[in-house]
Amino acid sequence: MPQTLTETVAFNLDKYLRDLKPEVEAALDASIAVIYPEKIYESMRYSLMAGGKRLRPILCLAACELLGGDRISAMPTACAMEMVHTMSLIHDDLPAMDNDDYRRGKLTNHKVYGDDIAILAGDALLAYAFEFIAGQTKGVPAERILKVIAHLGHAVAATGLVGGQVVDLECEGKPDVTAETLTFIHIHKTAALLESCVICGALLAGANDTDIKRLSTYANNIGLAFQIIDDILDITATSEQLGKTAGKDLAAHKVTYPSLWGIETSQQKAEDLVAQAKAQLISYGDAALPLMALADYITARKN
Ligand code: GRG
Repeated sequence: MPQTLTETVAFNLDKYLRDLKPEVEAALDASIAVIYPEKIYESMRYSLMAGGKRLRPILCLAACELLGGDRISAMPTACAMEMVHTMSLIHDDLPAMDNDDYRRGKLTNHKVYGDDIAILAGDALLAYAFEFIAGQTKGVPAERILKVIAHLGHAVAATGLVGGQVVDLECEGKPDVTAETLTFIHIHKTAALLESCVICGALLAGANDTDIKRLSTYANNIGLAFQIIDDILDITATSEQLGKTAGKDLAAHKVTYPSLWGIETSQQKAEDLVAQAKAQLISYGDAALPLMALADYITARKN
C-alpha cells in the first residue's frame, strides 16, 4: 500500500495503457457496424475510430477495477463514454461552434461528411451510447445500470456538458470573463464527463456513498486540471502535437486560465489539483495505483 503520494511513480502507466488501449479500441470497433444507410454509420465510425487518448473509457475501467469490478462488465459503459465524448467533439468542431478543420490529426467530421451528416452523426452517437449501456452490460444488477444511465444523462444535459458549452459560447469575445465563470465552464464542459466516467465505473462495481464522494472529488479535480493543461498546451504545443489547430484561444482573444494567471501559475494550480485528487485515493491502497498514475498523466501530458 502506498504510504506517500510520491510512491505512485512505481506504477508502470505506459504498460497499463499499452494493455488497456487496444482492448478499448477493439470494443469500440466492434460496437458499430456499417449497415444501410451507410453514410451515417461511416461518419460515426470516422470520428469514433480516429484515435485519441481514450482517457475516458480508461478512467471508467480503472474506477470499476478499483472497487473490485471486472473490465468486461464495465466495457459497454466505457465505450459509451467515448461515444459521448466523440459526439461532443464533432458538435464542438462545427462552424456554428468552434469551427475547426482538424481533430485527432484528421479532417473534422463536417469537413468530410458535411454539416448535416456531422450533426446527425453526433446525435446518433449520443443516443446509441445510452442504448449500448442498457443493452450490452452483462452481469450487473439492473438498478446499478439504471444509476449509470441517470448519471451519464445528468453529465451531458444542460446540467453538464451542454450547460458548460452554452456559457462558453456566451463568453466569446468578452474580455472580462472571471475565473469563477471560467471554472463553471470547465467543470461542466470538461470535468462533468470525466467525473461520469469515474463514477459510472464505480457504480457498476457497487460503490457506496463514501466511494462516490471520494471519487467525485478526485474526478472533478483531475477534470479541472485537465482543462488547465489543455489551455496551456493550446499556447505551448504545435498543431502536429495536438492533432488540431494550436493557438486558437490566443487568436480568438479567449479568456483562459493562462491568460488570467500566466502559464507557470496555471501549471502549479493543475499540479495542486492533481495532488488533492490523489489524496482522495490513499485509503484504497495499491488498488488505486492506476487512478493515481492517470491523475499524474493529466499534468504531464504533451497532447
Ligand atoms: C453532449 C449533448 C451534448 C452536446 C455537446 C459541443 C458540446 C455540447 C460540448 C463541448 C464539450 C467539449 C468539446 C469539451 C472539451 C473537452 C476536451 C478538453 C476535449 C479534448 O479531450 P482529449 O484531449 O481528446 O481527451 P482526445 O482526442 O484525446 O480524446
